[in-house]
Amino acid sequence: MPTVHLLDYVAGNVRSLVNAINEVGYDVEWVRSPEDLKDAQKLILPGVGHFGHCISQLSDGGYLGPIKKHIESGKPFMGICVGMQALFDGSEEDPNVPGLGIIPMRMQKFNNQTKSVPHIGWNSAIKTTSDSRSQSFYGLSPNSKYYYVHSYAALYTPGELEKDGWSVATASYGDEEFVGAIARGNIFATQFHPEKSGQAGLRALRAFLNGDQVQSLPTEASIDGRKASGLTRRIIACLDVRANDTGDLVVTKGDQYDVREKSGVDAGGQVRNLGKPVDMAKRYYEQGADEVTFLNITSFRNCPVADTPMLEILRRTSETVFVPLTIGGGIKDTIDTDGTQISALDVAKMYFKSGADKVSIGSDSVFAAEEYYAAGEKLTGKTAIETISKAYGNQAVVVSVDPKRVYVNSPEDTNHHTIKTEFPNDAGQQFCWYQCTVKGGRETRDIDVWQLAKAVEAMGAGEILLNCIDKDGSNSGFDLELINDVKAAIKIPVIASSGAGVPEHFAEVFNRTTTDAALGAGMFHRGEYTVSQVKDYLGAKGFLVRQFESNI
Ligand code: 1PR
Repeated sequence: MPTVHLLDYVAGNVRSLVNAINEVGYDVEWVRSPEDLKDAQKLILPGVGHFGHCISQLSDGGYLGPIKKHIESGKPFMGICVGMQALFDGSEEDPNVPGLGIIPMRMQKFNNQTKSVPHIGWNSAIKTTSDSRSQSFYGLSPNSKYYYVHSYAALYTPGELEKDGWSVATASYGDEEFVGAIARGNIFATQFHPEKSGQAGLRALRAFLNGDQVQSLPTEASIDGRKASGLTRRIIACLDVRANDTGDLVVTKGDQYDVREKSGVDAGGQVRNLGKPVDMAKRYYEQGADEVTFLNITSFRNCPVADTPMLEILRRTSETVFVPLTIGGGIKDTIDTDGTQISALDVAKMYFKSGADKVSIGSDSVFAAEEYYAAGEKLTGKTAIETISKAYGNQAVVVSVDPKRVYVNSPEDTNHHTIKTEFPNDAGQQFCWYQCTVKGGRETRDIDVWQLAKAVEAMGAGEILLNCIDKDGSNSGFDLELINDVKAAIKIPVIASSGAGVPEHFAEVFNRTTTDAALGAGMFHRGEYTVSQVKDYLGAKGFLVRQFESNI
C-alpha cells in the first residue's frame, strides 16, 4: 500500500483518521520526531482542541520549522480542523500564539448571540467561484455535506483569499460565511473532518492522497448546490448498551429507564435484547445517521477499565462507521479493579484512542455542578468536564442529563426554576421543575436541569444530550417544554432526546423548539422506522437534511 505520514502530536485520538486513510487504500507512517518529516512525501496534520495548545505542542516538539519546510518544498500537505487553522496567521482563541503565517488571515469566534456555538454538524463546502461549477477541488461536491465541529473560523470576505491564488470552498452558519476548505498548489486543508464525513469525506481524502487536485464531479453535482447550502438537521441514533443476564453485550432500550421485559417470552425480568452494538451502529450509519451514540448504561462490574467491552465496540465500529461516535457511561475518576486510581481524563483518553470523538458524562456532571454551586459558582479546574475539555476541546465533551418532572402548585413552592406547563398532572398542578437524577435515574438530586445546564456550560461542556425520563421509550414525542427551557438557559448546542416514536416527532421538535439535533433510539431498534425514513420525511417537509452517499 502507498503511504502517508501522519503527525499525531497532541491528543492521540486519530484512530478514525487512520481507519479512513486505510479505507481509501493508504497506510500510515507515523511522524515521531521532527527528523521523520524529512522522509515524508505526503503529510497530514490533524488537530483538535485549542489553537494555542496545538501550536505550542508543535512548537515545543520542534515540528513547526520542519512542517513549514515540507510545505515550502512543494510536497503534498493536508491540514484538518486545527491542522488547517495552523496555516493562518493566528486565532482570536489564543491571540498571542502565532500560526504558520502561510495564509494571511486570523481565525475569529462565531457570534453566539444568534446561534449555538460550537458549530457542530453537517454543512457544505462549496467552491466560491461559480464560473467552473462542474469542477471543484479535491472532489468536494456542492451537493455533499461534511462534518464540522469548531467555535473559531476563518470568516470569508469574497476575493480576499482568491486574489492570492487560493481556491476556497465555504459554508454558512447563521449569517456568517466561513472557509470550509482551502487549497493552493501542494496545500489542501479542511475545517471539516473528512474522516467523519461519510463517503463525501473519504472522497476528499482519497483525492488528496491520489493527488487529484481538480476533479470533475458527477453530473448531478452541476446543479447549484448553494440552494441547499447550510447546516443540516442532525439526526442521531443512540444505542444503550449493557451486558444481559447471560453476559452478552446487547443493545437494550427501556421504558422510563426500565430495560427489563414485562411481557412476551422473556417476561419475568430478562434484559430486553434488541441486537448487537457494532452491527446496529453500521446499519444506522448506512441509513444516514449523522452521529452514533453508545451509552454504557451499567458499568461492567469487576472489569478492569482497560478491558471494558466498550473499547472493543468502539474499535470495531470506527473501522466501518465514518461519522462521529460518542460514548457515555462511567466517565469519572475511578478506582480500577487492582486498586489503581484512574482519572476521568485517563478513562476518556482510552475511549478517544479507541475511536470515540466525544465522551458523554452523566452522573459525574451532576455531582460536579452541585460542588460548583456549593463553592459559590467557582471552578476548580479538576472536574471531568474541565480536564477533558481542556485536553481535547469543548466539542469533545457532551453532558448527558436525565431529568424528571416534579409538579408543584406554584413557583413559590420550590427554590427551583419552574415552568408553567400545558400538561398539568392528574392533581391539576400546572407548574413543574425538572429534577436531575444520577445512576441511570435511580437517585434524584436537589438540583434542577436549568442549574445543571448553566454549570456545565461554565465548566466547558460543548453540548447537552437532553434526555427526559418521563418521555423515554414512550413513543409520544419529545418534551418540547423541557427543550425550550434548556435552550433558553445556555448557548451551547442541545440534542433533544427521549420520546421519538414516528418521523413527525422529529419535524415537531425542529419546528417548535430551537434544538440543534434530535436523537432516536427505540423506534429505530424495533425496526418501526429507519433513519432514512425520518430524513425523507423531514426533507419532504422542507428541512435540510443529509442523505447517505453510497459510494466514493
Ligand atoms: O451516569 O455518566 O455513568 O452515564 C450513564 C449514561 O447511561 C447516561 O447518559 C444515562 O442517560 C444512561 N442511562 C443509564 N441508565 C439508563 C437506562 O435506560 N436504564 N439510558 C440509561 C438512557 C436514554 C437515552 C435514550 C433516549 C431515547 N437512555 O439515551 O436512548 O431516551 O429513547 P427513545 O427514543 O426510545 O425514547 P453515567
